[in-house]
Amino acid sequence: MEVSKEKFGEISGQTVHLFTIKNDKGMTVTCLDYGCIITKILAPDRDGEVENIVLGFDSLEEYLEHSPYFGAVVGRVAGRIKEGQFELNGQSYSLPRNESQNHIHGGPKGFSHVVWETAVFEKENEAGVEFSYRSPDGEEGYPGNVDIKVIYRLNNRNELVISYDGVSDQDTLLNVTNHSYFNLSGNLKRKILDHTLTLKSDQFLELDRELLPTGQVVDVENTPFDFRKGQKLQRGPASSHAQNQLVGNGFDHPFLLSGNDQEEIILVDEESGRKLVVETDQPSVVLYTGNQLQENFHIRGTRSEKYLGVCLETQGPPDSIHHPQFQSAILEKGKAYHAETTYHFTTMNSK
Ligand code: G6D
Repeated sequence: MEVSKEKFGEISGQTVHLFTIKNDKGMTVTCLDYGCIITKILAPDRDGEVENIVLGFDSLEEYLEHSPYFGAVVGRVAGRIKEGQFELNGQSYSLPRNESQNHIHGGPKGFSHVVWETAVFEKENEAGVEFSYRSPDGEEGYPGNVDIKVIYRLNNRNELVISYDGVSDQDTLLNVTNHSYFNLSGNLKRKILDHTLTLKSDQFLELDRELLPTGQVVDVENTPFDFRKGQKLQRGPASSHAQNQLVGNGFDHPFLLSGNDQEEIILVDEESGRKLVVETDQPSVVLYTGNQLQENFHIRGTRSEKYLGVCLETQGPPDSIHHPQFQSAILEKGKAYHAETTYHFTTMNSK
């Protein structure tokens, strides 16, 4: 398997490169060293037709101007932190308030907006890119010098394995994810509302009007949030449930995962026959159905619009620093942070 590298653009005097990772089974993943952005995932449908199944652009300018984190690694802390404030070891920290009064996705110069160091690897049955970045003490207001490594590994089982490893020289916060928007129809032929999601989660986190967790953990039983037996994503926009309406008529919620299940998350597009199986070591996943996608730009010729992509952001629960009952995002000095999520691209009824 091979990886090629080419110039993609420049930002603040730094060259941005595009990497193309191909396997022997018809899959290709392309990504940037800017934000570890996945720009394309080419995957076969039930008839072997290979098409792109993520939202992305072909120019750096479009990412800078329009992208709501398309394909990016977000951090130091994914999700929102209330009022961009937190206390750690008796010390108060202030982060940029880049969404109204709150901090989101690591701030305007978070992991999604920096150029990472890279090294490619090519083996017989897997190939990929190793991204590394030193986030200096105080970057975007967070304490500690953090060394973070992200590896995108594509193999010949049509799995994209994303692993994250970090260490800090001071106690800090770290909670990293990939923010790809999937659309299994192929080349954005259709919205994602007719995709069927199966999610082995018994509980989700209630959100307030600023989309911050209230701290309430809600059972999915008898609600539109029950995906345990597979449901179409259309149930979000069609729902009269206050939580679906609050987030712009859809889903934008963290779901708690038990951690002991195989195939916790399965997304299927019946028309193309494409199926995405996600397995993760993370305690939660944010299901975001693109409710806030703006309509003032095009994505490779397709007008952007609500519900054109769905995010499955495997991560620790958002704003956990303000909710001690949630799994913590505190990374103690010298301790190893590790997270890993596997995205298996297959088709319905395949073995
Ligand atoms: C919106 O509320 C959503 C977030 O969950 C998402 O990450 C962002 O758009 C890109 O703010």
